[in-house]
Amino acid sequence: MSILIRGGTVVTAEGESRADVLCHGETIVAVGPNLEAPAGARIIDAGGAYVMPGGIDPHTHMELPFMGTVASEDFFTGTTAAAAGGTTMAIDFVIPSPQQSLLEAFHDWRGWAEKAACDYSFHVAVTWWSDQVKADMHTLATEHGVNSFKHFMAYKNAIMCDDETLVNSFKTAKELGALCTVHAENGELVHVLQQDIFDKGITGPEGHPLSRPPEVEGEAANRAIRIAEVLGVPLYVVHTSCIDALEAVTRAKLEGQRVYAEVLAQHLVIDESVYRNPDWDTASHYVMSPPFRAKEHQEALWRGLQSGMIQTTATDHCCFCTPQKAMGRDDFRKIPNGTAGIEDRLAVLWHHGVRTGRLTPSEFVAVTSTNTAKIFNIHPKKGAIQPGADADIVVWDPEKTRTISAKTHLQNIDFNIYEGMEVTGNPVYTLSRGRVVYDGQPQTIRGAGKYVNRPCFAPFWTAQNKRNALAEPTAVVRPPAAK
Ligand code: URQ
Ligand code: ZN
Ligand code: ZN
Repeated sequence: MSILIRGGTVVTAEGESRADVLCHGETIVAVGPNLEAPAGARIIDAGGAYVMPGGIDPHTHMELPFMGTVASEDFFTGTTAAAAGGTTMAIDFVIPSPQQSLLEAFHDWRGWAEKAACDYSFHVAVTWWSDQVKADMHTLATEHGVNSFKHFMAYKNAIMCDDETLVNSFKTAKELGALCTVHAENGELVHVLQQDIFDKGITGPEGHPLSRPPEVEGEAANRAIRIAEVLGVPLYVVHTSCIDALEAVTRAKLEGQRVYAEVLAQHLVIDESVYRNPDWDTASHYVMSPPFRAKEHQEALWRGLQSGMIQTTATDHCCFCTPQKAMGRDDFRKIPNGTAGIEDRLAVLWHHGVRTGRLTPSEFVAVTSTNTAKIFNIHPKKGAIQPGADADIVVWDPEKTRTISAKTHLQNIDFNIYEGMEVTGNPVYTLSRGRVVYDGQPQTIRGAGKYVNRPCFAPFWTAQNKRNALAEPTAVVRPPAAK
């Protein structure tokens, strides 16, 4: 089956050009003006629209078992909602329980993801340490296409990594040529602050941000960056939400250290006032970590994105419905952490980023797709509009307007953190490996999504900081001790 996307403006991270895109089977086979349509080809009229690489969301948690419940979005409904928003791939997370085999957990998640409608891959979290964990990391990297290992520095008494685990895992990742990623919040500080706040009688959602101030994120981000620097391993900081963490990233990058940073679309446009909503349920909807911040952090995050200090955007799509959030009605510490967003990321970023002049269309493509594909070593198979690339494509109408609402979204959750937000710039068609998965209505097929292997990086790639630029340390030669 061939599809010819005709009359559009192709936008890549490198630039824009008036061009047609011809797909045959799962692959893009030609990009250029006035392409001939093969006999029997389906023609998609992209006149007046942009033709861009499908979004890649580097941070999702479909059907995640967490905090005593399970996220309400599964891999089929979540990738269907993604397609409706122009996203064609999600990198999700395997999160083993402490003492659980990483390999066993990986196979569990692989099973759950078989229902996915679009392509997916997995970061694997290192939540404890042993020789077996080390061996499993090696197996995952060399046999299962895992080139990124996640470390939660928060969530004490659950999945939190102490420094010993961070150091051992980072060292192993360097040996493998894999990327380390971190959720950077100091979990010990959070634990103590939560208790203090609760003891003061603050039990509602407003206690959540009070227990995880920006300094808590800044400390952990800097600690992870310094550990990575000394060990000579590249680092990717997920959901950078505040100035304190961004400053740590910026300092390291300006000193030549290989550090990447991610920002969530919601952290760019929603601020901490949501926690002071008098309606408990509504306030609880915004409980996620790191929390939504005061307004000044948003402008800094936009500048981080514009300057290239932040390379990727994500959603941390982790859905807990209102009754699940209510598990913490008497104690904010028990409100399952997470918010949705996979369906709205591109439109929110186009409306608040491109239409405001903060981002060009090419920069939009870079931060919603191409940079993630490059960082996680799947470019140009993914994140590209060029012959040989997977035909993961979004046909984007820059003037199409909609109002975001739980009443109309496809996400399997009973509220939307962007409720009522009008966004201009939306998909009209989404293709996943050459199949139309959205055309104004979802056209997804359960199980059509494929697991994407992500090869590790060459050894030179991991020697990425000034310390490694120095000569190898050598022992001092001393005369034998006098008898
Ligand atoms: O911390 C994460 O990334 C997961 C557990 C989703 N929840 C959240 O609040 N970000
Ligand atoms: Zn996190
Ligand atoms: Zn997450």
